[in-house]
Amino acid sequence: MISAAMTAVICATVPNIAAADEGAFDLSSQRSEVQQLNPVPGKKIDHQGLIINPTPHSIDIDRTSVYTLPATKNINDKKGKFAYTIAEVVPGGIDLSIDFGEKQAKKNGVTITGYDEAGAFYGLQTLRQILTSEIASSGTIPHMTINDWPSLSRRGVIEGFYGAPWSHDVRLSLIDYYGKNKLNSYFFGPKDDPYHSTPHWRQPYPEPEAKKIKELVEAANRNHVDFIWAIHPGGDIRWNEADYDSLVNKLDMMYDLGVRAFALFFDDIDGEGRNPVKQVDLFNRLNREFVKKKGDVSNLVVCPTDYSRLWAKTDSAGALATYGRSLDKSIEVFYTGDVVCSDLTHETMDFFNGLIRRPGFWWWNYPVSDYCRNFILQGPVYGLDTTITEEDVVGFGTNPMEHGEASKLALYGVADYTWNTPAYNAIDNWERALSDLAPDATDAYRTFAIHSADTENGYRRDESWETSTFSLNEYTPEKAAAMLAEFEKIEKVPATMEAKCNNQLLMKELKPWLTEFGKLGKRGVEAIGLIEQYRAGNDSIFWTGYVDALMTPEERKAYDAHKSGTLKLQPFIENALEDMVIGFYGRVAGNTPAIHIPIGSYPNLATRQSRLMTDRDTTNHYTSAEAQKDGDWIGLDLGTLRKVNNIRVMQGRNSTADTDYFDNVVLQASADGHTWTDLTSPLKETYDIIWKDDNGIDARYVRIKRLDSKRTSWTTVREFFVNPVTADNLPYSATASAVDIMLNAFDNNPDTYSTLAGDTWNITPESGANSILVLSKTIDNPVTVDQIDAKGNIVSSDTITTPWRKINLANGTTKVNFSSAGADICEIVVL
Ligand code: 14T
Repeated sequence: MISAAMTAVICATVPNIAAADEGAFDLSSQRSEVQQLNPVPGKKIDHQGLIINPTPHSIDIDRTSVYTLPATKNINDKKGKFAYTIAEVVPGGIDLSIDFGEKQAKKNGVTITGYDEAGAFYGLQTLRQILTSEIASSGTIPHMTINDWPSLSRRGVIEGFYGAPWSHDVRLSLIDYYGKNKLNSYFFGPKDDPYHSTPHWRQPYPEPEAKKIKELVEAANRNHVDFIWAIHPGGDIRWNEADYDSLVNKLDMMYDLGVRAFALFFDDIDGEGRNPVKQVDLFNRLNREFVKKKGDVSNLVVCPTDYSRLWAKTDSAGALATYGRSLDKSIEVFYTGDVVCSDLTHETMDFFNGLIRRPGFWWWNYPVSDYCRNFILQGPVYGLDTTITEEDVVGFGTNPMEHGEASKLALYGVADYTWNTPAYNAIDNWERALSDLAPDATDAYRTFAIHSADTENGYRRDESWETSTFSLNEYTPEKAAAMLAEFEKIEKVPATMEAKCNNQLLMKELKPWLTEFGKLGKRGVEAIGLIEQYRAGNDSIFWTGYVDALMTPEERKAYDAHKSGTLKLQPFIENALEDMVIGFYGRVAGNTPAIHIPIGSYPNLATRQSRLMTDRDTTNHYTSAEAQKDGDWIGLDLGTLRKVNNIRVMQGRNSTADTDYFDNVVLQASADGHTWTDLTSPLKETYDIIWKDDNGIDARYVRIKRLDSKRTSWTTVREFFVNPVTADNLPYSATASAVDIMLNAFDNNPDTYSTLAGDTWNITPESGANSILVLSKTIDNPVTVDQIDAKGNIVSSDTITTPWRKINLANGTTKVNFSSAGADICEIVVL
C-alpha cells in the first residue's frame, strides 16, 4: 500500500524561488570516461628465468658457475620427513640433503636447512620452483644461496564467504596451493555450511562430511597448514549452560576428527548473541576449560560483531573496549578495517589495536565476491601497506570468492605480501600469478583478468589500466585502431582459453564469464565499425548497425549476470552508442533527441550505472553507493532548453518502505545548471515525486536536492521521468486504435519503440512538410505507408522493409497511414 504521506502530487507550481548559484559544479565533467580509483602500484620485473613465490628475502646467485643436475636422485632426507613429497618436487635427478634443526653444508649438491620442519618444507617449495623455472631448463642451475623467513608468522585464507561452500576437490587443491606458496593457515568458516552456523552448529557433521573434514586436516598437516575450524553460533545462541555444553561438545567432535585449532565468529548476527560481555565470558571460559586443558590446541581466534569501524562502538562500554579489558591475552581478534572491505594501513590497525589492546588479526575481504556475485575478481592484490609488521597485525587472513580456483590469483599475491611484505610488488606478482595458473594460456588469461577486476559498487579495484578509451569527440584513427585491436583480442579469449588452459577446475569457474567476455569483444568490434560509419555520414548504414548493436533485454541480462569490463570497456561502447545516436538524430531529425543524461553530486552518476534511472524500467535502480548528506542532488541534463511541464521521480530501491532515499527533498529546475528554481516546497518522506504544470518552465536541467535530514544511508532512484510523451502532447495529430500503443514512435527518443501490428497509425503532417523519416528497430513484416489527399484518395504508397527509410511527401498529401502485421518503430519524424 502506498500511504498518502509517501506520494506527493503537486499540480501547480509553488512560488518560484531562485536557489543560490552553484559555480563549483562543472557540467562538462558529468560524462567521465575514466573513474578515479587507486591505481595498482609496482611494475613488471625481468626475473631472468628464476621465479619464486613468495619472493625470498635474500638470494645470492653466482652466475659464473653452475651446478649440473645429475641423472639420478641422491636424496639425504636426514630426519626422514619428506619422502612423500620429494618425487613431486624433484622430477629428475639431484644431489639433495635436507635437514632441519641445525646448520650444515654440502659442497656440490643442494642443501636445505630449516629452523624447523616447516622451514625445511618451505625450502623444498623454493627448490621446486627453481627446478621448474626457465633457469633450470637446460639441466644446470647457477650456484646460489637463498636465505628466507616470513614477514608475518600467520598467513592464510578464511573460507568465510556467503554462497556455495567450496567443494572437497577445490579445498584439497587449495590446501596444496597454500603449501606451495607458504601460506600456513586455513580458517574453515563457510557461512552457508549449516554445521558451521545456525541452524546445525550444535550437531555433528554427518558421517560423509566428517570424513572429508578429516581428509582436509590430513592434507593441511602434509602442507604445514593449520586447519582452523570455525563456528558461527551467534544467530541463535542462548547464554546458558546447555548451549555452552553444545559448543564444547561440537569442538570435541571436531577435535576427534583431528582439528587442533579453533575460531569463533560472531559477525553478522542479531539478538542476544551480540552481547560482548557474554561473548568474552564464553571465549575466556573455552580458553580455560577446553584449549588449555587439551594442551595441544592453538590459541583461539575470534571475530567480534564489531568487526568493522563502520559500526564499531568506540566508547569504553563498547564491545571492542570490553574485549580489550577482559579478553584473555592469548586470544586473537579479527578485524576487517574501516569498512567491510578495506585497505590495510597503520591508521586502520592503530584504531582497532588501541581498543582491543593487542595487535588484531587482519581479515581481508578480498577477493570475496559474495556481495557482487556477478563479478569474478581477477585483478592484482593491492591496497596493503608494505610497511605493516607483526606489531600491527598478529596474522593475515584473506576471504576469497566462492570460486576457489579463480581465487588462486589473489592468493598468490597474499602469499607474497605476507611472506615478504617490504618487497611486495603488486603488478609483478599478478603477472607471475597469471603464468603460474595458466602457463600455456597466459596471454589470454591476462587479457581476461586485466578487464575483470573492478566491482562497480563494492571494493573498487583498478581495471583495464592499459586501455585508453576515448569519447566520440576525441576520436583519432590511432585511438580507434587501438581499441579495435583490444576488442579483437578479447573476442578470441574464450576459444584460446578453451584450447590452451589445462586447469579444468579453473575453466569451469571462469566459463560463464569468458562467454560474456567474448561477446563484449564482439560488441566492441561492432561499435568501432559503427563509429566509422557514423563519422562517414552513412546514416542509413549507421542506423541499421546501431539498432543491431543495442543489447536486447536477454543479452543485457546475460551480461549483467557475468560481468567484465565494467570500468572502461562496456562504458566505452555504451557512451559511444549514446553520443552517436544523439549526433545522428540531430543530423537527420534536426533536433536534440529526448535522451536524458543523469548528472549530480555523486561521482558514479557519470558512469553507465546511472542509466538505470532513465531506462524506463522501474524494477531496477540507480544507487549512490555512498552515504547521503545535505546538499546532495541527482538530476538530468535534457540536452537542450525545453519547456518542462511534467516530472516524476521514483525514489527508493524497490518499494515505498525503503531506507535509501532523500526523506527531505526539493525538486528544482535550471536553464544553465547554475541557478536553480524550486518547483516544489520541501517534500518529507516522499518516495514518488510527481510534478505537473501546464505552463511549464524553460529548463535544460532538473534535479532533486536533499535538504536537512538525519539520514546517512545511500540513496537510490528507480526512475526519473521528464516530459513523458502522452496522448495529448504528441507532436503531430495522430491516431491509432489506441493512441497509447504508438507513443514511443513519436516521443522524440529513437531509443524507444512502439510495435505496429495489425493496426493503422494515422498522422497529419504540418503543412510545408516534405518528407517522413521512419526509423525502425526490427521489421519482421513490411510497413505500408499510404499517403492520402483531402478527398481520401491514396496518392502514393510505399513499402518499408529496412530500418532506415525516408519517404517524400507527395503534393496534396494531408494524411499518412502506416500499417503492418508487425514492426517495431522507433521514431516517425516529419521533416
Ligand atoms: F566476519 C567478518 F569479518 C566478515 O567479513 N563477515 C562477513 C563475511 O562473511 C562476508 O564474506 C563479507 C563480505 O561480504 O562481509 C561480511 O558480511 C557482511 C557484511 C556486511 F556489511 C554481510 C552483509 C553486510 F551488510
